Amino acid sequence: MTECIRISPSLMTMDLDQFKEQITFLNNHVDSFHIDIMDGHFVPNLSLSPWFIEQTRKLTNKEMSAHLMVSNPTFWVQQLINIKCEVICMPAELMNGIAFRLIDQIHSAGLKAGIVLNPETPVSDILPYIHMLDKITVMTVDPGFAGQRFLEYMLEKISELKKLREDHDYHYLIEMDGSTNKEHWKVIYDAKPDIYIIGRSGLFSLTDNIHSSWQQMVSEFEEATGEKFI
Ligand code: S6P
Ligand code: MG
Repeated sequence: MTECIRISPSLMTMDLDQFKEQITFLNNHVDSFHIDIMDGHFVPNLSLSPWFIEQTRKLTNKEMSAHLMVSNPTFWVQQLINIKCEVICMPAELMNGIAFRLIDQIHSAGLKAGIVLNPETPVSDILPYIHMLDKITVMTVDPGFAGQRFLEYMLEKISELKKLREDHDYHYLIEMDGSTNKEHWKVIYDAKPDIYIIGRSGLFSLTDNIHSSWQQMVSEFEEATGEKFI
């Protein structure tokens, strides 16, 4: 039996000429939006921003989940707290010496704190503060760009995180990010993350409008997994 599939579209990969139409449509189909924020240093690219989140909010009240790929998380966390971004996900690789302070700061603002594990980062790196987290994102591609190579064995981190959650009664949600598309739906679905981030290859590039792209994504999911999309 299929559990409810929670999709979080990666808005960095949307078609900006159809901004309003896409957000309005997706607002009725998803519980959260995934917003990539890069600074050109932590990864060699630029993408979205707190300002983009504010603009998107004019069209939806769904949860905004920011994925920070920045060298100065302290600065960007504060910017996101200022605009009350509901979920703020920080790079595990830069948390040494600031994790507890930033997580506390996010929670004091009534927001959710997450951590993102880049492919090279093991789950063990975040154990000192894992009990405080509301979300953990497992990267299944190298961060920084759309269209990256899918790294299937990263899905093992999902089982590891599920076991830890069960054994210790932790409350974080587990999401995966990168190359969610018809080639990989089966293995990703078998790993059962709580949230599937979907971008260019699995949604926005499928057709020339969001209605039919969504339908195609559903068909591709059902064909690959043999399950009903609900
Ligand atoms: C990558 C970013 C992701 C991408 C998404 C793109 O740095 O964190 O959220 O936007 O993975 O989709 P695709 O289908 O090209 O992998
Ligand atoms: Mg992302």
